[in-house]
Amino acid sequence: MSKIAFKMKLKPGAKSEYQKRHNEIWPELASLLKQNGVSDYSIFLDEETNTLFAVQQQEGASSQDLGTTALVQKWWAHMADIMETNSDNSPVSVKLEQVFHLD
Ligand code: RM4
Repeated sequence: MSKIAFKMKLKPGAKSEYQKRHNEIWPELASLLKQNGVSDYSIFLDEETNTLFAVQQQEGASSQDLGTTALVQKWWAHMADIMETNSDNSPVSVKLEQVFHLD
């Protein structure tokens, strides 16, 4: 089990819609993430820069690795109108390096 973090970008003014969609996350997506070892998954927003910071525990695949599945690709397409994405609708994701941890 390891903790990873990455950042993504939200389009300006999309905070409430982003929160709404995640409050209504598809149960099948939540199940897929958990079944693939993703847990304790939080996403934070820096409103000043519209940067999303995701932190999660992973055992094997990360949430972003699951972009190979049709379900995550469908979710990404669903979210593409309010996020900065690559040409395949995947969110532009930049892995972050852990520089401190306190147990
Ligand atoms: C994010 C992004 C991630 C996904 C979570 C649930 O906005 O799409 O890839 O794992 O939602």
